[in-house]
Amino acid sequence: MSEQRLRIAIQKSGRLSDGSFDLLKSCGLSVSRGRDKLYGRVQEMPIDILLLRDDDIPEFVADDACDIGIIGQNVFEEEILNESHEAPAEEVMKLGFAHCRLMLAAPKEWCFDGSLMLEGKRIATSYPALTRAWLARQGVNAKVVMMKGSVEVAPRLKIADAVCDIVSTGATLDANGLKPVATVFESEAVLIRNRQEFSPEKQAMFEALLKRIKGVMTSKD
Ligand code: PRT
Ligand code: ZN
Repeated sequence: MSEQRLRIAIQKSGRLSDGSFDLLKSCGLSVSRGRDKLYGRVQEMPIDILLLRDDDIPEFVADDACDIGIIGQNVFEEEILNESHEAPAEEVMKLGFAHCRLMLAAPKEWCFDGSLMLEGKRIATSYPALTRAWLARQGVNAKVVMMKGSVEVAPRLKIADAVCDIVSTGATLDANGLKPVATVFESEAVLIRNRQEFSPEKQAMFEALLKRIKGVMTSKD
């Protein structure tokens, strides 16, 4: 990819993917890409698209492999709390799609009467840093059990007593005998950028893109 082109990291396929491509489309930008390809190109502006797993996007942007990226705030905040980079990327703006909540959920039969009920309990999650930060704010000591996926089955398998997972409609929790009891983090898709200064050409492109995105966001309000 050329140094002069603005490089955007977007989720290849998943819950952020359609919203990200729809946003570009609403900005008047069309992307040429093969379904299974790693790269895409914007026709109307000198912009390259890199298609990635969402989990890789913060690192690609922080490490300057991409200039900007679109990511779930939940994934980005978890990354920041883990502080694995010298110069982490920074959030530029919220994008108004892929809304969800990271929620503490407990078995339906629990009479949940506050976070102190979690004292000494095991909580399964894919977001250990966000979960630990919330527990600390609540003044609760609980064991956080890291799971990469299928977090909602942990209580049934006796791996954990409760879970802290992403909730959209709540149907997944319900189907697994769980109920949401507290919101740990409110999330939506966000635009992030590399912290280094862009070249004047790139900065101009970035500003032109931001202007278009802001125009789209305002017209939705
Ligand atoms: O393959 P790749 O690694 O790129 O994708 P992924 O599978 O890790 O992520 P993906 O595509 O599932 O989610 C990407 C982002 O979308 C998340 O980081 C969130 O910011 C956002 N998002 C919005 C969601 C949901 N809604 C959502 N409902 N992410 C996950 N879920 C899952 C949740 O984990 C649970 O399993 O959906 C289930 C709950 O949904 P409901 O509707 O039953 O409550
Ligand atoms: Zn992922």
